[in-house]
Amino acid sequence: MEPGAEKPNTPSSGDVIVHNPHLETMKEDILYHFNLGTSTHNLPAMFGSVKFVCVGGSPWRMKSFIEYIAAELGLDDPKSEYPNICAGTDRYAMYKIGPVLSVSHGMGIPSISIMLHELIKLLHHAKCKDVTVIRIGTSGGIGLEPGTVVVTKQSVDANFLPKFEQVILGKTVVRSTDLDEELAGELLRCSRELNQFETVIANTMCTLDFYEGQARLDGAFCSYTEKDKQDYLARAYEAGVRNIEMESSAFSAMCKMSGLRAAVVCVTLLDRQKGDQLSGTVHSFQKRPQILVGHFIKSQLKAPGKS
Ligand code: R2B
Ligand code: URA
Repeated sequence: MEPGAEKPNTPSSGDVIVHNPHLETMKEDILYHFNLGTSTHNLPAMFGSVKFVCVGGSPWRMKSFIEYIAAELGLDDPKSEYPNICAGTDRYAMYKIGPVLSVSHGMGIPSISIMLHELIKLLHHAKCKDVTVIRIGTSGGIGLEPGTVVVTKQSVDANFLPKFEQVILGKTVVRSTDLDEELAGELLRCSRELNQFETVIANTMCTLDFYEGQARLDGAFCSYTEKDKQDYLARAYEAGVRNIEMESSAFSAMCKMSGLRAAVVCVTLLDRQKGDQLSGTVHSFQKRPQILVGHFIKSQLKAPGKS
């Protein structure tokens, strides 16, 4: 079989699909970076109720999200500590309240890819159905007022193409980065209902680096001019790109392959056409994706037929 040759998924079943015949032959599956496993944990009992998974870079932010969503859904207990389900490893942090799971993924494609392999297997082993996964994160904006939230239409690479390249057995396999258009539209509608901050649907560029990969002039190395940087950002803008981050392509491709309904919601911390450096004073914006996704989850749970 060619590396990367995948059977089409069947999202209509609502199942979380894994494309790996080897898994069926394994007596036990250890989800090493979560410190969880099929023999050591009752995954259906622990996670079977999950309907929404929110993922984001920092463990601290994903803990603050679970506290926020617990209060929003009226499920909070002032004494509750929201224990880290991945205690015993410091690779990722995971929290759960009711139907919501919150998981950190670290920075960059390699880190989110490892987390997603194990998350997709976890949801599959737990027999979860009809799961929506949303990445809530930060990004650099292009031509937007800082603080604007971008719901990703398409995740594109550094040449503005909607694809994710994975090297398997030394061969490059190209995967689609399509996201769920209806879900993106629903998130935009929720933002308009909230009316607290500007939100747009646009393309997101996913890069392999924060400095040279995002045309910054302030890294340890830089071989281009301010004009080169501005020309590149202008070309990105023309291609419909309004923000830049570092995980959306792998996230979109892996969610699509497993039949998961997925969206990317990132706040812009600065306008990259005006500068490169970030200060610690932008932290209040980081709450915006949480507020928007919190409102979305609440509205979904209120909709008829949802529990
Ligand atoms: C956004 O912010 C991080 C870099 O500061 C990176 O993980 C991303 O995608
Ligand atoms: N995250 C990024 O990847 N880039 C930025 O400019 C800001 C946050």
